[in-house]
Amino acid sequence: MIRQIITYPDKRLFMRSNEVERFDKELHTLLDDMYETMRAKNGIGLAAIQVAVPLRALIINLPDEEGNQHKEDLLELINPIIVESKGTQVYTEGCLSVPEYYDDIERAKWVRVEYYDREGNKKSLESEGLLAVAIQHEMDHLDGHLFIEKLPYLKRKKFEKEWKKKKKATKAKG
Ligand code: Y12
Ligand code: CO
Repeated sequence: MIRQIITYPDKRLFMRSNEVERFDKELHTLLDDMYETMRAKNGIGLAAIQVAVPLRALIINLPDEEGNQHKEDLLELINPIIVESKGTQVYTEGCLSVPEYYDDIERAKWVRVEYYDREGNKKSLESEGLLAVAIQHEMDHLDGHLFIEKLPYLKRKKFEKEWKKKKKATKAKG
């Protein structure tokens, strides 16, 4: 089932999500719905809070060299923790909860993450480049942070001004 994505400035996006305690059917349905919702909206990553569920669960489905996404490549990370990180990189990020805004964000170049899969098995993953960016972006959602919070002061102000202008314009349209 495709769920509704909550968008900035919804206050739920700024709250810390809770640990997953039960690896049950309800969690599996949530993860399946998150996948369907992410694909329907052309996303490559989604955290549970973006569909209004405050649980520490996220999915990532990066495209291949041709830009195609394959379900076999889907990553599901439950209760993830970054245990090691190295270096820095800058990538132009976007977020389904902040539609139509993209900007350059600096993050670690390489991260090692420990997490659980949907069955509750403990896993570890090393990543760099785009996957490392996606993991850090989605993990920020679990702690109630959006990528726009990483913008320098003036860029953030510009974003907020443009956002208000856009909101006014869509309201006027009806
Ligand atoms: C690198 C950078 C950011 C991430 C986090 C995951 N971000 C996304 O999946 C963003 C998706 C996105 C898709 C959009 O397209 C549609 O909505 C159709 C989009 O465009 C508009 O809002 C118009 C914006 C963002 C991982 C790795
Ligand atoms: Co996001």
